[in-house]
Amino acid sequence: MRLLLINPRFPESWWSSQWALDILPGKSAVNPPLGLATLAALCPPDWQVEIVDENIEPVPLEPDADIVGVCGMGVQFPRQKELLAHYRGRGHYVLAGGSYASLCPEHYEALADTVVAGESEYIFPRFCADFERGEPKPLYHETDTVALTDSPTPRFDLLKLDRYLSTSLQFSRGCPFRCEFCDIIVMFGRKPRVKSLEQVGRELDALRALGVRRAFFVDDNLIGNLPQAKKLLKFLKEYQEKHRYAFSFGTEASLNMAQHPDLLKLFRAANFSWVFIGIESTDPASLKETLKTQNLHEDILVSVRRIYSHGIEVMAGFIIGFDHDTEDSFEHQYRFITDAGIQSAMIGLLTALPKTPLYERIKKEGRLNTLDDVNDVTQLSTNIVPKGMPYEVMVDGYIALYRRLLEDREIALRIRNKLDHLADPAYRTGYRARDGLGIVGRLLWRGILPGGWARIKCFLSTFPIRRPSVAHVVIAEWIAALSMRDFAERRLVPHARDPQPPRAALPAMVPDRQPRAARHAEVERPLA
Ligand code: B12
Ligand code: SF4
Repeated sequence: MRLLLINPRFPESWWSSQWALDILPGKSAVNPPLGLATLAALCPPDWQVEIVDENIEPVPLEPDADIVGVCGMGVQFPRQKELLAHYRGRGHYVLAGGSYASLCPEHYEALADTVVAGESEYIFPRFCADFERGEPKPLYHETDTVALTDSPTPRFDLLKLDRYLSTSLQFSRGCPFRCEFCDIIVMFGRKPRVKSLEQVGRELDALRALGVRRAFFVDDNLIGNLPQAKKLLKFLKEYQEKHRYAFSFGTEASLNMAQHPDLLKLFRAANFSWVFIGIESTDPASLKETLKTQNLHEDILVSVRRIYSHGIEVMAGFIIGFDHDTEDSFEHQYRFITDAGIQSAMIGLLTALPKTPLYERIKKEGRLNTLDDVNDVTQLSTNIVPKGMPYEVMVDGYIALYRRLLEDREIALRIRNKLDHLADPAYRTGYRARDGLGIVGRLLWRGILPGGWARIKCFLSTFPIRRPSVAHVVIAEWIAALSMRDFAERRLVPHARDPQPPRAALPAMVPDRQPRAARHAEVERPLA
């Protein structure tokens, strides 16, 4: 049997990092589709499987395949639909799966021959057996959770890993907390499940054999099960020692990691260089409102600086639009992000994702703007009518906040504020000297010099002449900031925003991603 698995192209979002990818040698996307590599490993051994990621390469319009499987997050749904229709129209058996199909399988009934909803470890092999017998069902729905010890080593060999900024792997699924807006706990539950350390070791061996240096543990919350997380980190420390620190890791974790100095030491020893944390707000009333009580243990600035003091950088998510938020909240967010020196700050408007408790509450309160699903939390629109300020004021404040944070002197100030507290990172960049010089050259040429003297001065003010050990951090920070600025300038421009009357159906705020560069032209080609 021949199976083609496709990851549809994403519309541009905060995460796309397009500008940064153009600066880095040979990279076309941030992370590979780990779900597809996992699915490929669940196929019978005699099946021929190919993975195509439309974010790095064109999709074959007339593939040699019996089945075409297309995955997708909600933001990919429009393209996923196009691809399913295209391949179905050409007589292929089409299969839909992935995040959005897991959350909302009902949207796919008419679009695919079979929908696989939920974790696939148990149900996908059933589909394969049924398909071979000629009796595939229209829906395979995992309504329970799977034991991650039953998850196979993903077929990393089917991914073109050198085209991504870093590679994904996963230790756990699920998170014990209960943030009101979160769809993760709806999909993966509140009891974190973990892989065995042997499984992780096998996955690392496979990645090492493929020459991977930067790896992202895409867990919902790596420390969701604290004792298991400590075991993992100890294991990773030993693995790294044995393999001469082959990897630089990053992950997602909850802020309470800062309250465990022993854990922070282990993170450093295992060579974690960054962590993404949902900070959301520094206002205790908003945190309580959204049930993010794990962020209330101590002053958040103290927590972030403690993490820095272990040489680990913090990327963070922030939300505007909680019921307790007022026009003052923009200033509070600005002040915190600046003092904490968080460059990669993903700020979004509070959005009610389908099936979440927040969605149900807002619907009950009659404050949903639209019944259509809204899936990208970094757009200029949301489906919630805010309580503490008019909708227009919230959107304008949001744009102004991004604008302010992306001024040259603000970028520089955040870098200095971070370096004041960041211990020398334990990691290596993983780039060869020649590539490193190329990156610096392109940053200067395409990013710093075009900003004129004002930006050059700001850039120089961040350069750590007396601390060369963090020079690569400064370079990475400028690349991240200018990439965000490029995104914000193209996507968050006020003149592209339509008025947002409360309760009106929300149109897309800006057109879908424009063709990027010549190398993407073929990828963007409309399907015949
Ligand atoms: C890693 C990750 C990313 C990475 C990499 C994305 C990529 N290329 O895959 C990055 C950081 C780039 C990213 C970005 C975004 N992400 Co993201 N991301 C994740 C994360 C943390 C892990 C995904 C993963 O790899 N899981 C591991 C694999 C093994 O599991 P899986 O994907 O669930 O796949 C299983 C099944 O779904 C199934 N399956 C998967 N594919 C297919 C296909 C077929 C045909 C079949 C049959 C089955 C099947 O089999 C797998 C094994 O059980 C998830 C959270 C989560 N836990 O899912 C969010 C998540 C997928 N992201 C989400 C979002 C919203 C985004 C953004 C839009 C952020 C934003 N601005 O709002 C952007 C969009 C991407 C972009 N480039 O712009 C949402 C999607 C919501 C939804 N239901 O659609 C999630 C669920 C997070 C959340 N809180 O809601 N993301
Ligand atoms: S900590 Fe993160 S993953 Fe856990 S419930 Fe809250 S938002 Fe969801």
